[in-house]
Amino acid sequence: MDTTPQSEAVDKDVDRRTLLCSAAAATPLVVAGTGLAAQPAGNGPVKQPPVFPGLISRQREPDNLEFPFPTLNSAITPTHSFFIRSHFRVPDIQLGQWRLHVLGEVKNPLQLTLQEIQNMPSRTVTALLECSGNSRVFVQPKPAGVLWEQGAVGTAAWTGVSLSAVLQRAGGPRPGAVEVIIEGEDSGELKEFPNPYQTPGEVHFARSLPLAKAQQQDVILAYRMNGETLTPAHGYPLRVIVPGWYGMASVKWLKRIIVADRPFQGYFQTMEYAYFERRFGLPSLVPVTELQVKSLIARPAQEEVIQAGKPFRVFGAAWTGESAITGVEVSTDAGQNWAAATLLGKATGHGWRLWEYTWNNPGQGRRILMSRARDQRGRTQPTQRDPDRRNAMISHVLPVKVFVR
Ligand SMILES: Nc1nc2c(c(=O)[nH]1)N[C@H]1C(S)=C(S)[C@@H](COP(=O)(O)O)O[C@H]1N2
Ligand SMILES: [Mo]
Repeated sequence: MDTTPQSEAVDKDVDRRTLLCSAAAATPLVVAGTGLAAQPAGNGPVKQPPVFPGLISRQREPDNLEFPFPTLNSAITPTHSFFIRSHFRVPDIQLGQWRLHVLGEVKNPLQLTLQEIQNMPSRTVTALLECSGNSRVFVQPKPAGVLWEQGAVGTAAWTGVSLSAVLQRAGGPRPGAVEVIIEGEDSGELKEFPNPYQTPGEVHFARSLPLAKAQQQDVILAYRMNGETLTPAHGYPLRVIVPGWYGMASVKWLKRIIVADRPFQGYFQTMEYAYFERRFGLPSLVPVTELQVKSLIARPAQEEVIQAGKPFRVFGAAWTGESAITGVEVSTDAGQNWAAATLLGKATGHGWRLWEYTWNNPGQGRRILMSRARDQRGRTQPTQRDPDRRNAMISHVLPVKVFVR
């Protein structure tokens, strides 16, 4: 098992959670966001929603950890609360030996040390990362992959250099170049799916970007996250950040950047992270790329108990791909009526937009809340799940069931 500082921090959180649970047995706790006193854990089932002081574990070895979305309270997700999605164990990188290799269809292939990269003009970009499998637990029938709830998403301020500046330093793409392949240091064999959906032996995590996307100034090679050195779990020493695209494009632990003269068909954009696009009525498997417009309700949480007759602040976040959120609507009656929510703060680069809605006078009984966002390109969050998206890009309106008493 690797003992990176990040996994130690997480282990401490787990300890803290265990401590809190045993503390709950002795002292009544107030459950965050509900105003309800939790019953001490006795012999019967625990009725109160749990308190999450840290990340929720969805998979061990490698750690895949989810942000407890009902605790959302800031536009920037603190690094210790940022979800972690890793396919293989965190590579142990020694900075002395580490180089970024830039090769393929460039005029002057080169290698760069981290110091050389950090000496280039830097750029800070606020960007959201959402795993394309976020909200998968709400899809029926149960799809393949990590069963994320709401929190495989976060927004951070990333600092680094433009990928395009690094490509320029290598003399720029040669005529005929069409894509940039980005490869991580991490590798392994994936065998959880039946043949032939397994990796051909050991593979590195790798994804490609079309040249035009790779040359956008805000696509950066980041060495800092929220003002601090990238942590091992989030890609130390260097990762790419691809704003507006699902998280799988933001390759961690950079090893090589390969400019290619044909589209890359690697495992992580064919066997996984691919969906059916319909052209001329023909479903054609294409890589998952741009984020869909989406909003999620952070509070109330699923199955939260709410006081009747008292105004309740419904709160959440909304985001989209290469566009901007223009509005969010909320329904407190399972989608029959919708009312405008208030967008909070200002639109921040490629981050999410927090929003709120005051639910006046909640009436007793079972209630179903929903939110739906729209963006500047006129896209609206769909009501129904599109099965062509397979096990990814889960953006349809998700009901939050609460009990008002
Ligand atoms: N090298 C490498 N990069 C990777 C991954 C990985 O497993 N290996 N996972 C990807 C996926 S699927 C997501 S959603 C994001 C998650 O980034 P985070 O762990 O910093 O939140 O990293 C992406 N980059
Ligand atoms: Mo992901």
